[in-house]
Amino acid sequence: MKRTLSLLLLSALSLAAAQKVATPIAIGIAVAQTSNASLFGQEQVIGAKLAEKFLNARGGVGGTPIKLVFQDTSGDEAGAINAFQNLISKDNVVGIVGPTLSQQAFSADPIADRAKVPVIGPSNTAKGIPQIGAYISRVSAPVTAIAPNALKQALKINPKLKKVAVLYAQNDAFSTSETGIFQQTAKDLDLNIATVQKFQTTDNDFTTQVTAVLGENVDLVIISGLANDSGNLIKQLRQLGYKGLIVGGNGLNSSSMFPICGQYCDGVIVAQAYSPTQSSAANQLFAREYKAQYKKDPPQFAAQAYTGVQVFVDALKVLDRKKKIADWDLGELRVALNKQILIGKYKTPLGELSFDKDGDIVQQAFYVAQIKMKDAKNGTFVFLK
Ligand code: VAL
Repeated sequence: MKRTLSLLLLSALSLAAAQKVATPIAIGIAVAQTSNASLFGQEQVIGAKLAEKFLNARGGVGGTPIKLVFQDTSGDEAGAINAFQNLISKDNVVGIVGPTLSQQAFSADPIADRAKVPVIGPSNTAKGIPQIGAYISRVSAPVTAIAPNALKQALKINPKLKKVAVLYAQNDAFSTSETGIFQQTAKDLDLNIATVQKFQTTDNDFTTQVTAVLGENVDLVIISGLANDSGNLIKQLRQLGYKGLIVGGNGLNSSSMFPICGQYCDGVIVAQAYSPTQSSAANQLFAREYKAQYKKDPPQFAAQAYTGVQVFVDALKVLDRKKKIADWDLGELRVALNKQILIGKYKTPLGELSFDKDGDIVQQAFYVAQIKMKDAKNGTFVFLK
């Protein structure tokens, strides 16, 4: 009797565990649609939606369309955890593109990793993200690959640079990671770090830090923060009289920041993991679609989110040729999909890419741009040679 009961229970459990993949194929997008992090998240939503439209118009996954399921992560860890849990257990997605911030990834990614759900980070650039677990990869090149380029470009613009000030948001995982690379590169380039100043991503008033920087008479300021804080910091630096060059990190790589520092954004140097002029066919198509709709060049965060969705679709296509996606068990598909993602090669708007053994992006080219403001709200990233 006991034995029959437990057998019954076992088969009921395995029935519950076996779950077919629903069509259209659901891919989760967990990015910041609200909070200050939405300054990046809005561009990510646009990029992901463009990928959905474009890839479905070309047959989706072997004739089966994909459907993006959006869950707003907002700007903190709790929001990202909640979004991930909903996508994994309620929306039954095959995988997740997200979250927006590295600070969120360190909390939310382990949940997906334990559930064996593949995650592709679209913008997490802190060191250590793919190492969170076997199911975590990213299409956003890390600070180690990106940040040094901006400092080398600053030295090209002004070879006499000697004394620098470094500022960073100490409550943000990406900013602390990036400033480490900036500071190391500055030393490697024989620059003298006169002062290191800390702030919070929630700060609005930077008088203390700016005063300290001005006291040192530096000719380069290097900032690692997110968009709102860094934008205000730049504005106050200029208003209080700083005249030298400014290098901003990945948190300044969005035109959403322009209305924050206004005309004072002018001249800020920012390294890029994407260029609208990248010559691949995949990018030409993406850039053309984006421009037709938004009347400007696509930004990095949109291109990376598009790429995240594309990697999922390309990997799904390979699996679909072995067995139609609708015939897979969801749990088994998630596991196979993660493996396929990591071994594939992809022709994307970022150029041709693949992943290293940890799941970190292997990307061919990086760029540096300088902000050129037209008026107090509008400007462009001008790519430098
Ligand atoms: N790249 C940063 C991060 O990893 C921000 C700017 C999205 O958190």
